[in-house]
Amino acid sequence: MENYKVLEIKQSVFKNNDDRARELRERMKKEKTFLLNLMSSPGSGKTTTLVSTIAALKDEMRIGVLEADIDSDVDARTVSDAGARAVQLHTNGMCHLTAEMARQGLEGLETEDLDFVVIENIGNLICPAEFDTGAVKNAMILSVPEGDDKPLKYPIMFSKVDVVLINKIDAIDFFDFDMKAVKERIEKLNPGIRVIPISAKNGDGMDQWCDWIRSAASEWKKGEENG
Ligand SMILES: Nc1nc2c(ncn2[C@@H]2O[C@H](COP(=O)(O)OP(=O)(O)OP(=O)(O)O)[C@@H](O)[C@H]2O)c(=O)[nH]1
Ligand SMILES: [Mg+2]
Repeated sequence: MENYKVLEIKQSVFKNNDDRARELRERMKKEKTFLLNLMSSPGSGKTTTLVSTIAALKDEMRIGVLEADIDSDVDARTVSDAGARAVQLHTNGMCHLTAEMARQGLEGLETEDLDFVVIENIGNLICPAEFDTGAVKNAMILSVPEGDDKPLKYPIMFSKVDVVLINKIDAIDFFDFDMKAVKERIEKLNPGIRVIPISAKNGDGMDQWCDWIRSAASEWKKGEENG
């Protein structure tokens, strides 16, 4: 017999996180606050997309944003100026957000009177995909300059989300980006998933994105009322 133990830490971390995430979803259900987790690589346009989204929806929903970053408060300031209630969470080097970190951030945000809250997760396509934050739906952004091969390289992220935004389509002529190929690659990993090409800069596709938010939020609310 071996005289040492092997501890599967990652599994227990996931189990514990899943329990916390479930509790958080229950809490948000009571508050009737639709929680969306938004993920992407650094610079693919999360904050810019949020600014356009807030502008389009702020007259019909009370919106909050939980900004998770390793440092700085530039994004919280930007979304706050755009008209959302914002909290900046510093993760002190952690490359993903856990459900417990989300809970602490949402407590600071005081979500009771909010209809729609977005978590801008830390920029990367690996770690955030593995941790349930407690959100009802998960969205990701792939931007045109990152390339159409990303579903091949980061399959977990593309498999786990409920919607994919392809951002910066205003710049598509400058990049070797095959929209048909990327859609096929995403469909293979996540059959039936909605893919919405947008430009957060010039507003293209924002209507479809906002419609997706409206219907995801209202379906969730209806489901919770009936269940
Ligand atoms: N051309 C173009 N540029 C965009 C678009 N969306 C965002 N950008 C630019 O891309 C850069 C990064 O955008 P951000 O919104 O800060 O990206 P982010 O994902 O929030 O970045 P991090 O928070 O650092 O991970 C900025 O210079 C934006 O102006 C777009 O649709 N088209
Ligand atoms: Mg940002």
